[in-house]
Amino acid sequence: MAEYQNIFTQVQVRGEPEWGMDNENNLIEERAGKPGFSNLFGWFGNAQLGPVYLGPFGVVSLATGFAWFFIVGMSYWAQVDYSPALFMRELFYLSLEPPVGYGLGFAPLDDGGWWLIASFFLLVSVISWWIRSYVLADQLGMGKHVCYAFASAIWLFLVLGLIRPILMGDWGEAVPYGIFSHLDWTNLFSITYGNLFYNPFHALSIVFLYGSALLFAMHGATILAVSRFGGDREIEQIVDRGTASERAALFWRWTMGFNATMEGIHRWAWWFAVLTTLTGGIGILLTGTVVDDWSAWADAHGYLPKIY
Ligand code: 07D
Ligand code: 07D
Repeated sequence: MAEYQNIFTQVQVRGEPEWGMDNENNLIEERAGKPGFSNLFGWFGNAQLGPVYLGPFGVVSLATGFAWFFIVGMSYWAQVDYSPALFMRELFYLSLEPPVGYGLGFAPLDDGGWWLIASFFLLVSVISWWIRSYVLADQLGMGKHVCYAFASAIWLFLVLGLIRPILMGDWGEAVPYGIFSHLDWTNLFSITYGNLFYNPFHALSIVFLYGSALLFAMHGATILAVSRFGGDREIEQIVDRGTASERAALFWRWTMGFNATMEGIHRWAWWFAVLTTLTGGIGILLTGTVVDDWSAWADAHGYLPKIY
């Protein structure tokens, strides 16, 4: 008989909606909306939906995010001459391109100007969302680990669309807003600078990206495998003996001689995720600014095998 394996299923506990803590920094009345419950949400996480706190930075972030989305969308519509059929057919191929040949100056609206305006809104939106993640963590008396991890992603985002274009003196170096156009940009970037595979920071970024997936799989699987013993109840598991947590640790020690701790595995996960975009951003920043051709660089530095 198939055994209960607990991969998709989760017990959904229902009670009175939880409003959160009420202390001087975290007022209940600041949280908006009447909480409800959703079975679907319960399958993926917590069944309770709301209350949510938007606050000034939430409002700014959503409004500017929408402005970016709206400008990109309107540009797409204009490109297909407002034909819904063409819009649907071309959606993945449409693109709002940055200005080329205007340096760091402004450009006519239809020749990259809209890209500049949209980018300004996207920048404000992403930064506001970061501030919001900081403020809310602060209100709950939490560490700022989520904010710093998000900052690492924003670092790569800023290198790609702001810092490197400024260093190169041309907004045309930035990434276009489009599904396939941004992939074409990525491909062209690699070709232009002599194959990104020879950029050691790209390699490091891949190590941490693949490593993140591996660690996430190992951790997720381990906890699910011991949830029948209460492995998902972390705190008591850390301090007690004979627990699910101890079995999980023993499993890995018996399997590979070493095991992370209940706390340490989250440090592993945090560092791998953060280092993906941290090293990636360094790699992109160096490209075209310090190194023009990664193959030639690799050759000169003994990174490329000598086959002659
Ligand atoms: C699952 C969390 C949810 C987020 C999602 C993304 C938008 C953009 C905008 C049409 C994991 C929502 C997307 C709001 C819509 C317009 C104008 C996160 C999850 C679902 N990429 N990229 C995608 C972005 C770069 C690359 C998909 C953003 C670099 C490759 C999506 C940025 C380079 C492939 C997307 C960004 C690069 C993708 C799925 C910013 C090098 C794919 C993303 C702001 C790093 C994959 C068709 C995903 C794909 C893909 C968004 C930057 C390479 C559209 C917002 C310039 C090789 N990218 N990307 O699930 O299917 O992320 O492309 O920096 O194969 Mg990209
Ligand atoms: C993009 C961080 C910014 C995103 C933010 C999110 C919104 C939307 C909306 C939720 C992803 C903002 C979100 C606004 C919100 C909703 C609805 C993180 C981002 C702040 N590569 N490559 C990487 C591999 C090749 C190239 C990293 C593999 C080729 C370029 C990663 C291969 C060429 C760049 C990676 C491969 C090439 C990269 C990205 C294999 C193309 C980068 C890490 C097996 C032909 C980027 C140093 C990441 C980088 C990057 C993997 C091949 C080009 C490790 C596995 C040789 C130009 N590549 N790559 O987390 O950092 O991105 O490079 O072939 O810029 Mg690569």
